[in-house]
This record gives sequence, structure tokens and C-alpha cells, in this order.
Amino acid sequence: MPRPRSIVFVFALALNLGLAAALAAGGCSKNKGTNPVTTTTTTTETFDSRTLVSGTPFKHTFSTAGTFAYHCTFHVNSTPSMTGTVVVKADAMSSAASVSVGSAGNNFDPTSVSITPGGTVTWNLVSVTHTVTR
Ligand SMILES: [Cu+2]
Repeated sequence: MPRPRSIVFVFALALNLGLAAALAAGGCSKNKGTNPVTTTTTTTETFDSRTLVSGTPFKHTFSTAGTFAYHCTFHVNSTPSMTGTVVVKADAMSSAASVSVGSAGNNFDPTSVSITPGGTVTWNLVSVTHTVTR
């Protein structure tokens, strides 16, 4: 008995129609302009240590030149605000810097450090509960 080729053909045709319908419905289409507009920023450095653990330094490598403010999530609204700054510039003295966290209350010490692009800042928790967040 010969194979029922017509049944196979109809099945294949149904699959093709299904795929065409899915494409027409936008299930697998290119961007049609309905997505939110993407905002381009020049300060791409973001990081979040979460709650720092004593003895476990938090590090971030800065690839972009610029001035980057950061804060402690728990104490950004304290008085004084627990904030710090990393300045990344080609003529900085070093590619590495260390910051003590909570050495004198809710503080970063030093408050501001400078490194060259591609350099790394290391934060070390001294006391209590803090984060390094940007
Ligand atoms: Cu803090």
C-alpha cells in the first residue's frame, strides 16, 4: 500500500501556516518601536556590595574616567550622610586605592580617592553594618 503523501503534505502546510500566523502576531518579530526608549548615560559605573562582611573586602574596577559618588544604603540619609567619591582620571597617582568603611562611625575613610582608568578600589569593613553602593 502506498504512503498517504497527501496527509503529510497537509500537515506540513498546517505547520507553515501556524508559523506564519505566529510571525504575523509579532511572536518572533523584530523591534516594531513599541519598546521604551533606552537612555544613554555616560556614567556606567554601578556596584552594590550589599551588607559588607568583615574580613571580606569589596572591590570594584573602574573602566570609565569620571567622578563617581557612592553611598552606604543604610546611612545615606543619616547626618552626616555616609557618602564617598571615586575620581577616575588618567593623571591619578595610582591604579589602586583602599577605603576603610566605618572606621569612625558612619564614614568612608578617605572620603575621596583617585585612581587611573582600569584601576580598582577596595573597601574594607571596620565596624557595624554598611554597604558600598552606587
Ligand atoms: Cu553605613
